[in-house]
Amino acid sequence: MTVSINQNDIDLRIDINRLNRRLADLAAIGAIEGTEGCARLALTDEDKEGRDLVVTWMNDLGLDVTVDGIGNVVGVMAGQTDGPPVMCGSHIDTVRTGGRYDGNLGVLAGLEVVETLLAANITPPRPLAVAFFTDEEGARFAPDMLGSLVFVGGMALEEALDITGIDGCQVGPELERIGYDGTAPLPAAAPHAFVEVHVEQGPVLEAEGVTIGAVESVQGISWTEVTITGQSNHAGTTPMSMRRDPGFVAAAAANFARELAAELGAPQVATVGRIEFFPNLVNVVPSKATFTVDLRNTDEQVLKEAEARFNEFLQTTAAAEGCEVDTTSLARFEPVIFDPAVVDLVEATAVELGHSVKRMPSGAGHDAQMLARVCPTAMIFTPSVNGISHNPAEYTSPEDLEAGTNVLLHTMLALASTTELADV
Ligand code: HGY
Ligand code: MN
Ligand code: MN
Repeated sequence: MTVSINQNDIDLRIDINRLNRRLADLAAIGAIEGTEGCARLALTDEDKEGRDLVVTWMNDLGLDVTVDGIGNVVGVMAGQTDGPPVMCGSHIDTVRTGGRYDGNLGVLAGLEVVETLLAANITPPRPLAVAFFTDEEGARFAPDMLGSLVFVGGMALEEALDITGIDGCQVGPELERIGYDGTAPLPAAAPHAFVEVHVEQGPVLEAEGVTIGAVESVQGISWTEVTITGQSNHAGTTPMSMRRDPGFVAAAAANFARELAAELGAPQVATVGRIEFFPNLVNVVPSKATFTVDLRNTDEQVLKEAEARFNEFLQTTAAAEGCEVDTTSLARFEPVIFDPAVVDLVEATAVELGHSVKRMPSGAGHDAQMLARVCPTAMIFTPSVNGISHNPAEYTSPEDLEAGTNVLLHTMLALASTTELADV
């Protein structure tokens, strides 16, 4: 059996101008001067200001708004019946060089779906929910998808609250400081289903001229922080043969990560995104180098091979340089497969609405990969111009935003009309 599209309301469409106005208003918070982008690292003052604005919009739409202990916010629209809602959502925290669509689209598209139904006097058969999850990016506090991980019971709240960020702050005190240490129970009750609309953040849909991605899976993610300790020394007087230079080991490891990804081939990717030397001075051989390595692959076995080979290179190179190595895992999530019935529904809805659609994996991590642990889940992608993201130049056209949000609207209506998804 498949979930059928609700033909009664098939002509219903969202208001793209209203959606774009909200995207612009939210992007104005933490705006990156001279760009369309914004910077709202998790639990910062900018994140609080963004949260407050979205909560105001939720209240204005008459949603029943709750905040849980990790700061996840859920707004519920009543349905004709009670019971678990059909949930959509994403995140509104960003990286330091954030675009205005990453995460924000998934949350504001959900508000647009609600407002479209209210304007049409339609009460969905089941409640609908719009959520934003705390610290999806993991850029300040690792791991990524922290809020949704706690939401589904993948990490205890106490453990999450103890996490220390790259700036030495802790999750718990920061949540209290911004007033989002809520009381809604954790783990949360499972939604009936979850659908996340998100910009692709990659080049595939644009390159193939396709409007909608019906996302089937999310690739595995491995984040490690590496600290290499050597001996600081004088840059001018220390012969090369006497050096124990952690900076050299870090640079060699970053180069190896790139070579390893090339050797393993797509979809393997490897990134050294953060690197710090101490004392970080022009004329001092560093005593310490700290860096992060992000390895990802759709195949768990190949990802494990990449981790093992990177670590072997690191240990061997550090030993040859007379340096010590400490590694800390910051995030490790295996690949996730979304619910085939919901993926089928996203694909069928896109076709019904007259859009080209392609089934594809996600290269980026998303809150949906956590919700998939507790309910039938899938994602809707819209194209990213030039495949750019985590960059203020991130852009998706109004036509594509409108298409993705209309697919979300009708996918949610169809899911709200099902009895038990187990029937599908
Ligand atoms: O890292 C990711 O894939 C996501 O942006 N948190
Ligand atoms: Mn995102
Ligand atoms: Mn992101």
